[in-house]
Amino acid sequence: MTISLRKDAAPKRLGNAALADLPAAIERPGYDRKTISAGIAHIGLGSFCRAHAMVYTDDVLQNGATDWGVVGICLMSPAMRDALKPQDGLYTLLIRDNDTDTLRVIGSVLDIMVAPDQKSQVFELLCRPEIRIVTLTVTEKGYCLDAATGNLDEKHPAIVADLANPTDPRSVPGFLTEALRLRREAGQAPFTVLVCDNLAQNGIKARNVVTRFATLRDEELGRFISETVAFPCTMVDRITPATQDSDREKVAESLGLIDAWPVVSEPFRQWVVEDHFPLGRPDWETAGAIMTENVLPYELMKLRCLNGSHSTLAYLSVIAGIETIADAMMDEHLPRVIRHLWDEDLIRTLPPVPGTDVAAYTHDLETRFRNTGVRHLALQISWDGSQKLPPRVLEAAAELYSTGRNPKVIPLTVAAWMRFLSGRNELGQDYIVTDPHAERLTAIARGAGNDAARLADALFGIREIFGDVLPANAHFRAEVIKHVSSLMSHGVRKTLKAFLGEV
Ligand code: CS2
Repeated sequence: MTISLRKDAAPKRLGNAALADLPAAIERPGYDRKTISAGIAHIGLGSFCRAHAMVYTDDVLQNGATDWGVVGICLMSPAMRDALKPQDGLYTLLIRDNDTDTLRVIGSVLDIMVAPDQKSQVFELLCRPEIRIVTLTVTEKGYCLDAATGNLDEKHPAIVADLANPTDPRSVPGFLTEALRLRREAGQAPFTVLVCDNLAQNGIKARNVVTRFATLRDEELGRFISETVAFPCTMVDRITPATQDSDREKVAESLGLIDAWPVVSEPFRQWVVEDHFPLGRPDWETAGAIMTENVLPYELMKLRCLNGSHSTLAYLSVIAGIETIADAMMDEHLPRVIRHLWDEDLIRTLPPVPGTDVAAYTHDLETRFRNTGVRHLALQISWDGSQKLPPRVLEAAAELYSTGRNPKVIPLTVAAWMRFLSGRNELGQDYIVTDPHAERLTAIARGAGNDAARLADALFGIREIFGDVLPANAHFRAEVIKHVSSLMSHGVRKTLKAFLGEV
């Protein structure tokens, strides 16, 4: 990566010492970072949380709180620690709204640790009484869930390994269980576990996997966790594409400093949190979060309408060779497909969402998806489809059938994912299928060749993705096979044309 700075500017690094010299237009911590103590440990310090939860917490610190700083924990790679530690945990949020950029330096991350390198320090941190909340962004697959049941996948290799060696865990359930055990041994009340990943009833699922893991390890520990640990549910939302070198250059230009890992996002953000924090919490509502008793309606709206349409656009775009979501929204057919997905399928499955007009919400989503400043790659959204399809579209399809209605667009989403698994787009270019089950899925795709029914039936046989009900539904099966077959023999363009003529 080359960063070209103004000739007169020394290529200094972002950090506490540089804050005072930042250009006036750039928002930065208005609080004295030295006076802030940590109250939160965050597991999985990737881009999304740095554009979302850390920003809400930064707002709370700006509003005067002093005991809710964050220590980030990287579960695997040291890359984020190595980028941010020399910057005293500071990083830039580059907010892009079409042609307008706004920069803000975020100060809420006080320190960063890497679990495999600093195991004893990490567990020591998690036993400190002042750490009252552990937040997580570890992606859907991090919870080692059986997606079809929402329970722990007890055959998951990381779970099997952690049960054999529970004091040196590498899975999220194993890690949280060990931290809660040590904390109990140290005589501290358990921290609250706040999941910030895109799963419906994410707190309940986390509670299921952690208590089940703990029970398999030691029944009494399982009972203790189930009776004493709070796992509030949350809905999280902010579109955050992966950082590109061009973003680093833009930030360096504007700051006059190097930031090794800025984060890019859209202007919109939303956070709805179940208000259940036995040891207290930051006043996130002063930063715009909605604290409520029942997150479920918000979760379903966001997961289905935003993430469901994202995945639909992503698979069709990857196959057609369309690079970004903003490009997909310029297409003649794709925006109409997701409009039907919302109107015919998804909105009908939603309970009333307090204070929200769901139809208007989907129109706002269109505007957000059209943001040309955000280069959100379809290929990035395609990752981990085996984990994403159930909460985004499959649960909605099953609910429609159970109330006597047929989903119209969801079978096309599923078909696009199936066709996507071939690893080759319609321009003849190869791409990588990224998924915890990639090996199995791509082997099925290779074995099926151009036989749509064979492909669909083999994939429907994966219970952890499809469960038992949908594959047994004749309408669903026939619709999916029809679309896979059309995508294989006629391609995306003709398939969508025919499809839109029918719905
Ligand atoms: C996206 C999400 O990558 C994906 O699967 O659908 O990351 C999406 O951008 C966020 O959930 C928006 O809040």
